[in-house]
Amino acid sequence: MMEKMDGEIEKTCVEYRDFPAYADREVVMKGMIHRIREMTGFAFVIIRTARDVVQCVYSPDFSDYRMDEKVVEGCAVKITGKIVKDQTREDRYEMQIHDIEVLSSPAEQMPIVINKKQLDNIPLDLNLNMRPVTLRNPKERAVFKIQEGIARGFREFLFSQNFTEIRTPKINAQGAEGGANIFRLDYFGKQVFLAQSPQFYKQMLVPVYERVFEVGPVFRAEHHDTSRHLNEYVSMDFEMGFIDSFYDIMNMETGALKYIMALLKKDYAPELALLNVDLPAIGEIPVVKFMDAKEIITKKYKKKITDYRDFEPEEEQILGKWAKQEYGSDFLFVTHYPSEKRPFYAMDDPADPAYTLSFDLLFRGIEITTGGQRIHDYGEQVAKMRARGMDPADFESYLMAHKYGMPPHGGLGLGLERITMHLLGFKNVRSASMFPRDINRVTP
Ligand code: AMO
Repeated sequence: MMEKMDGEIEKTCVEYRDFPAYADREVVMKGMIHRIREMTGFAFVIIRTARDVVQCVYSPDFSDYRMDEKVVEGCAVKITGKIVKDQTREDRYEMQIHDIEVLSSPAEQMPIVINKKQLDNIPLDLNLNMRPVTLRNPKERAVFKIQEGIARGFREFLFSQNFTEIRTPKINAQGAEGGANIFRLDYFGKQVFLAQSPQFYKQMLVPVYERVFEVGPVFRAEHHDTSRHLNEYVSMDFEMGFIDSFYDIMNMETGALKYIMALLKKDYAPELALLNVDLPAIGEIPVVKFMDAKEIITKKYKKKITDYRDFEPEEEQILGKWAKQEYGSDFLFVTHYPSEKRPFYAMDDPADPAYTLSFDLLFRGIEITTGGQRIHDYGEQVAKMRARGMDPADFESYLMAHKYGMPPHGGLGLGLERITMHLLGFKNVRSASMFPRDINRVTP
């Protein structure tokens, strides 16, 4: 007999969140056996479903079904039973087991304990080596559910602001961001590069769609093993045309962040509770100019400045503290970074060309975003490239955008793992990457 393929999935099984609606009824649930706790005369069989961990109770009193040795942790099961109120916790429901059908069995026992609330005392490296298994731990998987919410919030908000979603190539003839952290690739005998960002493409698409965004992987050949750099990360980028100033970009980002936090609160409450996350309140985000920030660091915090072109991580920490103390804000925009340290596409400030119309967003004292206004005038862009010793001929296709006309525009890049890391209070960005790539790691 032909299966019906009308796109409708038969809902034979329920999730824990459906339990109250099914109270005192028999239902079918599918999931993985997360844990079995043998008690005297009965057993708890904890089932891990897509998003929940559900307590089921086995007892010979409930039916003629008898649990045997085939029912072990790691089995995929179809479990039938009656939904009742939890005997000990009035606000919870559990299932009285009537039958367990084993759909598949593991070949081996779990190599590490993943069925406790958290992965106790497991070093990060071992956790990452064992990702296919460790991600099954409820707290571990909650991290990436929340990460889903962040990326989803970014997309949903930008859709609501008439942005078009784009997908740009990751194998490119030129790097966009400059610097040494670019991966080179042999492409049929020709040298090409892995995308450090979608910068060129998002700019090229401004005269096409006016407002564009992309959430996608980018690559940085970070030669050092640091707690905040990955070699592949997910960049949430947008670019928008017809801006009056780069403050329009900062406003759009503030809106996106507010939307993201509200979405997390609304749809990700179980994961936030599991990870004990303190969502930041976002009001008006304070803004400070780069050189004023340097002055605050020296005058207020008595730190000697050695580099006036960029911030050291410790200086960003200080600024994070300052924003919290002065404005009660977890976020701080720093604007007008020195031109010397910004890429060639950044627009210099006409009032003082040593600085750019650009910004970083610090979240709890760490940079999570870079953005700003770009050069839209062809002659100006070519001149800035030449001044930096670049050959405009190498960027012919990018420069077509400028040559044939583009509006004043700007945008930003927000690191998904960075924001996740600081939202969840992790010390290492790898904890916020499902399958991280760093100088020593390309598996799993
Ligand atoms: P930038 O190079 O500053 O700017 O990167 C933007 C944001 O990406 C994140 N990030 C990283 N995250 C993890 N590992 C890394 N190695 C890493 N490097 C950067 C940070 C950072 O703030 N094209 C510009 C953006 C723009 O102006 O639109 C760019 O890529 O969160």
